[in-house]
Amino acid sequence: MFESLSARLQDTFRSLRGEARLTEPVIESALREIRMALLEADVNFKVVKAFVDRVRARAMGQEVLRSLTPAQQVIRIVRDELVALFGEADGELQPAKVSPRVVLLLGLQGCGKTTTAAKLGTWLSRQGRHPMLVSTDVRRPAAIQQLTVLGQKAGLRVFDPAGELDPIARARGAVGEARGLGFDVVIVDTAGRLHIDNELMDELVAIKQAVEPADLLYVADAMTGQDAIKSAGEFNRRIGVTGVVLSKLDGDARGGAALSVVAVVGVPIAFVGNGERLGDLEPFHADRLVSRLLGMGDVLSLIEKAEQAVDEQQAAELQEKILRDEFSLEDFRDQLRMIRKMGPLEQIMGMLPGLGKLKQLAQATPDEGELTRVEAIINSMTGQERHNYRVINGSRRKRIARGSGTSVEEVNRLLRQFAQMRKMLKTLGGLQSAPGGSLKRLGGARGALKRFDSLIH
Ligand SMILES: Nc1nc2c(ncn2[C@@H]2O[C@H](COP(=O)(O)OP(=O)(O)OP(=O)(O)O)[C@@H](O)[C@H]2O)c(=O)[nH]1
Ligand SMILES: [Mg+2]
Repeated sequence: MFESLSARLQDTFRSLRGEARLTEPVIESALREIRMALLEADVNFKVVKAFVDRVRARAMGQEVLRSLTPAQQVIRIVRDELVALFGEADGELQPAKVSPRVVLLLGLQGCGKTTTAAKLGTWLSRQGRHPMLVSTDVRRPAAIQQLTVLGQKAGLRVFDPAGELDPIARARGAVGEARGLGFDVVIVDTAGRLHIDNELMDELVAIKQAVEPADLLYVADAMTGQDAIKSAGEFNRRIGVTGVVLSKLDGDARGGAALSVVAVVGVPIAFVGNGERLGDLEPFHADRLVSRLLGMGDVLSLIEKAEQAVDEQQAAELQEKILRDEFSLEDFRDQLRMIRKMGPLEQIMGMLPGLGKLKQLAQATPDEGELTRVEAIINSMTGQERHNYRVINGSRRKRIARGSGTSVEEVNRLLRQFAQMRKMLKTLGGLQSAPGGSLKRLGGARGALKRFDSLIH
């Protein structure tokens, strides 16, 4: 997502920086490039025009042309105006006093409503909330079952009275049960259609009237570009939408939908979905997305992911072990699992400043398949072997390779890497490589970043 737009904007900035003096023609030509880049990314043409006009008005100002760093100033204007495209509001759910708070998910067929229901439930319970899920999609066979399965996987309560096939009764029943049992959020999944039709709209209006949702979130499939936005407008007119969830931002869409939706529909983006897994939902932050787009990385999102994946207590225990030189293959496996919990490595790499473009580096890091094999190898060891890798001799290596469906070479490689890692951890005194240490560092880094951020903005 955004890759080609990102590359083109960065090229334009590079050539701006190369200019000794900024003149009107130079700025005009940069604006032309930016305009083309946005149109090619499928941003709504009216949005592009207004955007370019605003940047031009500010960039041609005397204080910019006369300043010591005109290129820098122009880049900053583009950055600010991109952030402004997303509106001022930061993502998440706006504060509401009602409890249980009802969140209604709306959108076309296949846009990601059901997946988002489970992801949002997961996110809310990580925030210490108590969400309950309910499906009102009685039309598509197995739709209710789909939500139940996802809910179970996420460890969330799903309201599903057997045999109740009236969408309104299901939604109302869930709110009643939530109130009775002390759940504070009810996430209502709804049916989707290929096209907007009156029957669906009437059903949604009836559900809305019955449960009075505080949030009506329109789930927009980022891959469908301008189409998603057109129907967002329609849903907003007929039902009322309070926020947008942009799903499938991990896909190879060009990004236009993301950049146009707020300007066209007039409601803020609340969350973005960037994968199929339960943890792949983040509150939307315009400044972070724009920084990522302009190649400035997204360190804050990365820190949040790391904090979610690392249990502080475990991290402290691990640090102790490293200090006592007891770091075992089992701990190693736990670390791998932690890394995998943070999400696909490629996604993580994309968030690091400057690394977004380094494709080779992404290839050099172990892929998901390799991590799975490493885990399989460790799983095939006995407890004794995991705690003391030195006992793993030739015949044990053969057995482990057979048990894990890998080869002796792979087992050898893993043991070699593990031995190296132990050595490294030991020399570092367990302070830098242990997640506990790095987490503290990240905490410090977050403060420093915030300070840095306030300095440059
Ligand atoms: N890559 C990716 N896939 C997603 C994301 N969100 C949803 N999907 C996938 O999109 C497909 C449709 O998702 P659903 O959640 O079933 O969509 P829905 O809106 O409930 O669909 P209907 O109930 O048929 O209207 C599924 O295969 C999901 O796994 C995302 O953020 N990234
Ligand atoms: Mg669904």
